Amino acid sequence: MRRALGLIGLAVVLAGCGGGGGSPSVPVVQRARIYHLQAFRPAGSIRAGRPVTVSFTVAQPSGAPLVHYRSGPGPHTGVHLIFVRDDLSTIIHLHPPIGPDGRITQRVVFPKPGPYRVLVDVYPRTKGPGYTNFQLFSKVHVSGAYHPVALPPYTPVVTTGGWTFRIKRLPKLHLAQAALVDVSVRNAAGRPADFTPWFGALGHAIFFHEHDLAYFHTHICAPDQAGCASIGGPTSITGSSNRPGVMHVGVLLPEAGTWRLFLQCKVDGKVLTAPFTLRVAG
Ligand SMILES: [Cu+2]
Repeated sequence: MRRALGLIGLAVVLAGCGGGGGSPSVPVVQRARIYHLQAFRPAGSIRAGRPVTVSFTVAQPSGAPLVHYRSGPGPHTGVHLIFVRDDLSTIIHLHPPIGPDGRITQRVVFPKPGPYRVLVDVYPRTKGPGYTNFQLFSKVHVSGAYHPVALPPYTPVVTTGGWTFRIKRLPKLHLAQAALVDVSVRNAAGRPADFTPWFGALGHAIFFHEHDLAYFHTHICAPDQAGCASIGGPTSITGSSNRPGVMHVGVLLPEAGTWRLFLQCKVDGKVLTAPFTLRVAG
């Protein structure tokens, strides 16, 4: 998942050092040509609670904007734009529209002040049925006093928006070993949640590592949901849901330590985000 595309090459230009009298010349090391974010806005300060327009293009190694993105059913399309506050207390997950010129524009409301990591998960259009994605990063700072919140310890029950997410039994999680975690989602009356497809999946499991903000993302798919399953390989796992109120969440993490899982789904027209703290053994 974290494969970085496009390290095209590092051009090292060594100025000649001819003998005889010239001043010594210094080697010029040019920057590697890679995919990168271009013209990221806003460049200035951002206020909490006020809508702000975030925009950027994904520049290809050639410098030209990427304009051809993967489309179709399922979650592995376009651009996924995720903001996470550095203390992992807040996440914003959006799939912004992409203009014909490749410019991506999205209105965002940051709920709280502080530093946020910007993660852009890019699905370029490639030939064939599979997909390749890569991530680009930036930072934004929302003005105001930042009071980082320590991550709470693991708790199996999280209630949000009137819905209770309950991890039934947490298996011991190990570095680079796939696991499925069973989660039930019910309201106070005991009604199981009806998951509505949202961004191409019944659920999204977004993981960030506590220290370096490393990222991983899996999906919860209906049995016949087109384009939802990941395409295989050693770093993929797909969760499933075949009845209301029950999710099997795929977990496969590339680093040991403490991770924050943001489990997201849409129920009764509202997006729910249930955060869990997970420990992963080395
Ligand atoms: Cu997703």
